[in-house]
Amino acid sequence: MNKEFSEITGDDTSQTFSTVASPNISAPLDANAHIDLATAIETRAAFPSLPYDTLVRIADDMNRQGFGVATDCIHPDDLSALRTFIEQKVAAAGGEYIAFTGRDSVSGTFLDALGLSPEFMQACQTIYRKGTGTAPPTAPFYQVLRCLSGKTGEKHAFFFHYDSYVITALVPIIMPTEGKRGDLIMLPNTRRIRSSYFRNLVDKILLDNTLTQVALKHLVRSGYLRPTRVRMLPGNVYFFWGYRSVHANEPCDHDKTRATALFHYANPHAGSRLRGMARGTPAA
Ligand SMILES: O=C(O)CCC(=O)C(=O)O
Ligand SMILES: [Fe+2]
Repeated sequence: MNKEFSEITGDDTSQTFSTVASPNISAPLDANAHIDLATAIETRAAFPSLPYDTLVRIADDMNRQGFGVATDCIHPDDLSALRTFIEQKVAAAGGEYIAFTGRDSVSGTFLDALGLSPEFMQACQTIYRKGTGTAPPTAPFYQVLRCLSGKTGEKHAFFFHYDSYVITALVPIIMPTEGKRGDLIMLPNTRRIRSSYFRNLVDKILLDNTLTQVALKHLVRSGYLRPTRVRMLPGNVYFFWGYRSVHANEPCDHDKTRATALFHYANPHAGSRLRGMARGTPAA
């Protein structure tokens, strides 16, 4: 399996589960103690605790129109710190495409905190329960930060795929606002969750071949096939059934950077022996 495929479909088992104390401020035990303002700012939760009704609405939207949006839930200060991080990394890569796979690769950044956020995990688990009618698994996010830039960014556009995980939460960080913006395009909910890894593999092989890829790209570009187009705004988080929906991103202008963080949750075939054999790793 090539690196691009693994990165973009989130087909990886390398992360280990870890827990972290909630960033919420708990009341001090000492009655005389006070909460210092600087500490309060430092410990701002990475993601808000969204009301149940909001999460139900998001899951319904994912079923109905392909995606659901949690609006204004990433703090502007967190976004601007991330932008600085990305701009430096893209510049160091000569203005070309760069991706960061796994939480460790973004350690110390806001994306590290978001990957460990109990509120964010809770949101995905509630959406999962609502969407599948089954108990959400206890499993960490598989996270990737993709920065499209320069000529090489083009190679990573129009790659139609299914993710390996049931839910994909997409956090736009830098999105061009004019010219070719690199919208997310999708054919929502084109398959069910497959009961076997083998059946899932057949779907992926049928989709990830030159003939299908060229045909889909042509059909979309000619306007014959009209996918759902998601124009994403930084600050919002976009949820969709990544495992069930054929999706890709459009290219963006070479002189612009387009950065998105992907949080993949719940691999239905995590315990498959065939998957373990195909990947050369024991079933996890
Ligand atoms: O960056 C995007 O818009 C989508 C990327 C994606 O689908 C993935 O990494 O699985
Ligand atoms: Fe994807």
